[in-house]
Order: sequence, then structure tokens, then C-alpha cells
Amino acid sequence: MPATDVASNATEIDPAAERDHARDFGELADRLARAGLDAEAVLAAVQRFEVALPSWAFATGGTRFGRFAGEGEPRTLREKMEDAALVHRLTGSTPRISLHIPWDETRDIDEVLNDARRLGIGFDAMNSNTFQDQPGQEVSYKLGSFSNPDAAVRRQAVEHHLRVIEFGKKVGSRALTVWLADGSNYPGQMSLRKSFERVRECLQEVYAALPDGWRLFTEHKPYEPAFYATVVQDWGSSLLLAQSLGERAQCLVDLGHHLPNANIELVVARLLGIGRLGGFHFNDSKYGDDDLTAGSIKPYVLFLIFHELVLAERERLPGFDPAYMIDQSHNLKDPIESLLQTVDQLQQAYAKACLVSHDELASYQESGDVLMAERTLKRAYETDVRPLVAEARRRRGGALDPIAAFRASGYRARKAAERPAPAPTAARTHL
Ligand code: LRH
Ligand code: MN
Repeated sequence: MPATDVASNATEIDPAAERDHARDFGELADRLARAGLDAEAVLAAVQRFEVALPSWAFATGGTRFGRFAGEGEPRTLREKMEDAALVHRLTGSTPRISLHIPWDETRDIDEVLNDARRLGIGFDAMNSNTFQDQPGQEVSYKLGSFSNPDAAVRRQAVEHHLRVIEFGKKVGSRALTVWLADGSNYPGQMSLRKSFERVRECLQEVYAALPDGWRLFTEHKPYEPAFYATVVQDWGSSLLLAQSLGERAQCLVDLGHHLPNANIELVVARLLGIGRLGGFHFNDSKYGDDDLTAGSIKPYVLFLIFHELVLAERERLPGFDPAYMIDQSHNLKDPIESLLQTVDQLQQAYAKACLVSHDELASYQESGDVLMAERTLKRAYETDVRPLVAEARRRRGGALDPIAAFRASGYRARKAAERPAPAPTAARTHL
């Protein structure tokens, strides 16, 4: 890990915590060995796990009812990258940031690349934005972008995506995530089939411009900001688009983009089964696209999703190369603390999924022993893997307890002094 001044004291471990951790991890490893499970193999898997951070989640979000700004929030791409570097320093598993254009647009690419080198941060999938009108824009996206009946609007939206790809090429990104707010609020407002056809045609132009080695992720969402019909409303619509574009188009699953009680792990299994699972926007939700901390509301669902991923990994499913990314909006928690919590929850869900006795499970599934099949899966979920995940972080130079380390580092107070709150009128560069 490059020497950065980013809270260099953040990962100092006090000897007592180190001793307790060593005992806890040792006991867990013994218990797993008694169950025929290899802690070191799971540890190696968790150490390989990496997830990208969303540039738009480092400042407090807000809802239409209000926003309660926090202290020391980043105002520039450099400051967002500094915060991302700290999360990586503490977790050892977030080496990339996912940018959103135009929120992160800057003319001085060399400065961005220098900062990236200095901070040891790379760039994951790019995100386009045709859900807001920008100052000086020719035509409005009010009635949609790619689905808009007005060809000039569709042209403008395609041009925007080509610019996002150009920016991404300069920073070394290798993927483009396309989420469209396109839709309608009233029956009759929009042709349900023509709107979809227009999106497919525009995406074909964007897909044709993809640089070698790049992937395009289509992201579905059932509603908001459209409240009657969203053009790319569900995984089926997203899959139809990806299949019509080509091999390098896959579906991105944002966990918050499913109607209540939808079986998200089943959607994941379906997309895995045909090699069209491009990646994730991890978060959690109780009702809608709440963008809460991952694992905070439905931790068992997060585990079941990772169970499907571990099965696919073990079976070396063709096309299995999911891009793991976080997509959250922080209204109440310190953004960095919530992201640290999310990374820990993802590491834990992955570790638990690696502890499933897969052969035992398969035998109960094949023999129709419903209860023992469920119990076998639950046994892994109910294993306290916190010492193992902490050990994985420690071996990657991270903190045993990232949140405790972050609070002890005084980073937020220091940034509050360095980064005076932006004037209330300043343009918002995040959700
Ligand atoms: C839409 C979404 C999309 C991003 C945005 C910030 O709800 O999930 O992935 O562009 O949030
Ligand atoms: Mn998303």
C-alpha cells in the first residue's frame, strides 16, 4: 500500500486488540477445522475480494424533504479520492472508485491521474447521467433521454455517453454503467414499446463505440423518478437489451431496484446461468431505492446472493466476472463510516458463503431433504466470521476494526478544518 498521509495512524493496532483478535481468530479456525472447513482457504478468498466505491456517496445525500450536510465533506474529485483512499487503507479491499459524469467531470485529467497514483486509487465503471439537465444543455431530458420521441434529445444523450467513454478511457476505466430514468407518470403518456425500441437503438450506437476490453452494464429499476412505467423496469427488460447488444453487454443488479419481496438472489442466479451478470450496486433497502448501508436491513438476502456467486465461482461458470460496486446515499450516517460498514458486511457475507458445505447441501437438495438442506445453508450464515474478516483486513494492511480506527484517526475533524462547508448555493456534485 503506497505511503500516503491519509490518516497514516489509522491502522495502528493496540497490542491488547491484537492479542484478543489472535485468540478469536485461532478459536474460529479450530472450530472450522473440526467441521472440515479450511479457514485459510476462506481467508485467501476474502483477501481477493474487492469492491468499488461510488464517488457520489462521500458527501451527505438527502431526500426531497431535506439534506443535513455533514462536516468535512469532499467538494472536489481529489477530495473524494482522498476519502476513497482512506476507506481502502482501512479495509484493504476498495482500490477503485466509480465516477459519475458530469458530477466528476474535470478538464485536468493529468491532475486526476497524478492524484490516483499518489493515493493508490484506480477507476472502476463509469456512470452516465441523462436524468438531470445540465446548465447550457441544448434540449431537456424531462421526457426522457434515449426513449425520447425527439431525435435531437436522443442524439444529445448518445453524444453524452460517447463523452463519458472518452473520459473513462483517459482514466483507465473498462466499463460503462447505463441507468436511465426514462419512463412515464401516467398511462398513455409514453408508447411502452416504441420507448423501449428507441432505447435499444441508442444503446446500439453506444455499444458500437465501446473500446476493446470494455463492458456495458444495463441497470434496471422499477420506479423513481418515473412513477407509472420505467422503460428499463426490471431484469427482463435489462436482459433483453443486453442480449440485443452483444457479448460485452451484461446486466447490473442494484439491490435497491426491486419491488418489495422480490427474490433478488433468484434474479442473480438467472443472470449467472446465462453469463449475463455484469455486476452489482450493493446497498440495502426496506421499501424503495433507499440506498442504505448493505446488510443493514436484509443481511440474509445479502448472504444468499453471495451464496449464488460462490456457487458460480466454484463451477467456473462461463462469463463469471462480476464487477462489485457500492451505490449508497447517506442522509444520517457519516458517509465514510457507512461505507466502512458496507465493506465489512460484504466481506462477512462472502466469507459465510464460502463456508457452506456445498457437497452436503447438494446431496440434501438431490435427496429432497428440505430441512437438512436449509439447515446446512443456515449453519454457514450463522457462523460468526468477524475474526476471519478482520484477519483478512490485517493481512492486507488494513484495520481490524475500521470504524474504530477511523474514529481514532481524527480524520473527519481534520477534514472539517481543511474543507470548509461549501456555500449553500454551490452546485451539487452528488445525489
Ligand atoms: C439510480 C442509481 C444509479 C446511479 C444513481 C446514482 O437510482 O442507482 O445507479 O446512477 O443511482
Ligand atoms: Mn445504482
